[in-house]
Amino acid sequence: MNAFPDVSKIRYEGPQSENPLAFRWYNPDELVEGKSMKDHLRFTVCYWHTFRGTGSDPFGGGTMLRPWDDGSESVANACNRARVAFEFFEKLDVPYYAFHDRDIAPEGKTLAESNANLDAVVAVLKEEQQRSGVKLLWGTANMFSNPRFMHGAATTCNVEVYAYAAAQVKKALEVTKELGGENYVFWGGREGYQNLFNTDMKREMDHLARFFHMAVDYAKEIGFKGQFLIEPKPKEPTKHQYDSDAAACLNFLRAYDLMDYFKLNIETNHATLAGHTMMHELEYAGMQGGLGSIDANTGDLMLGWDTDQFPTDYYLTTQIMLVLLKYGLAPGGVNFDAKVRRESFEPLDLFYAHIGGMDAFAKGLKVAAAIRADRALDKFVDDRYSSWNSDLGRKIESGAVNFKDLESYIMPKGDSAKNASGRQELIEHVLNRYLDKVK
Ligand code: XLS
Ligand code: NI
Ligand code: NI
Repeated sequence: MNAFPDVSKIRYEGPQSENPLAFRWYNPDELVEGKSMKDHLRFTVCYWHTFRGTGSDPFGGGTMLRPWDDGSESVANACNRARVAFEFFEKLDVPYYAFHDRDIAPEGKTLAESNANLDAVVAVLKEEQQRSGVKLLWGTANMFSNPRFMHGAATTCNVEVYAYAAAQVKKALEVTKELGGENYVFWGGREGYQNLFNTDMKREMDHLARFFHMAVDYAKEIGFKGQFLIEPKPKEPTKHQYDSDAAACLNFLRAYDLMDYFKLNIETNHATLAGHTMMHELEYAGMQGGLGSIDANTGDLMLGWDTDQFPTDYYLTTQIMLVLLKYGLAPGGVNFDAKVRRESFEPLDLFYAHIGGMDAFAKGLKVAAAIRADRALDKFVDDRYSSWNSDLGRKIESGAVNFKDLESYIMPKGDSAKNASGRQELIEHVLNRYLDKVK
């Protein structure tokens, strides 16, 4: 393959480099907290945006120039595209990729035909993985594009569509296993509702839980050891998605006895659509042992939908890396669920976009590690909660006292409790100081 003749393998040249086809921060073998950047970040290219994105939007058709793609829905075109994708992964020096079943192979007229198409392309992917050493971070099934899924897949009102979805996930699990996928993702594409007048929410959620239990059972049966992940998102395409945010997902998993089998794949643009920061979603999942992987992208403050832009903001990546360093990421990874904008239509733009995203995360990793090395934020947190290290704090935390005890303790003291400053602005300065410091 030589689909990108103007690009050779992207290398680290350091922060001073002005070469747009070089890394300034991502230095794969550089150790941070005793581990290589490559192992911390586990960068992943997503197949759907990068190799199937056309640049179309509600106002116009595709713009992308992809000279290797003949535009047909043939298996031969899909196999050729797969080989081009691996040339891209290798030149970009990413260790992982991720896909939906329908991104890699065309959907046939019947499920049997779709499965056969999938097998043909999977054989090529397997060969390319072995040749290049690039691995599969996760697989998933697209159960939202085909019109049959208009009412949902695992939460559909139509039992035959449900059966179809189950069969599709069965096959997706098989190919993910075949390719050594380290995780399997469920993003609930159309699992939600437009209004409650025609929706039996309880019944739909029971069905969804059944679906997940069947997936867990089948994974056991075929010996698939990857981590199951749910990807929260609050809206789009449905008005209300059941997996609306980390809290909703974890509550669902707990209610239906699925906590042992699932973690979350947290995406920046989905967090912000839910009215949360990415850091909030990561911390909320992490503190409950539910942080699995991330979809790295960013939204646009001026636009209200999932624009899936490449992340470039050091402030954002620093926040993310602070949480990922705390809880760990493997077997998850940093998956660029991000697309070049429709005006960036040349193949070269795919490189610029990913390089920018990878550098932003590598810099965020270094800044977060520097903050952690000095315990620069921990000090604020420790101070802020220091009153809880008293005898009284310990008694409350261990459950040794009740309301009456607390009343007897505080009543004679009057209004003596003294608060200390939260130091919000100072903390923001400190963050900027570390951003300046890492050179
Ligand atoms: C859509 C989701 C999707 C998942 C995979 O908004 O981000 O791309 O990551 O199904
Ligand atoms: Ni995503
Ligand atoms: Ni998304």
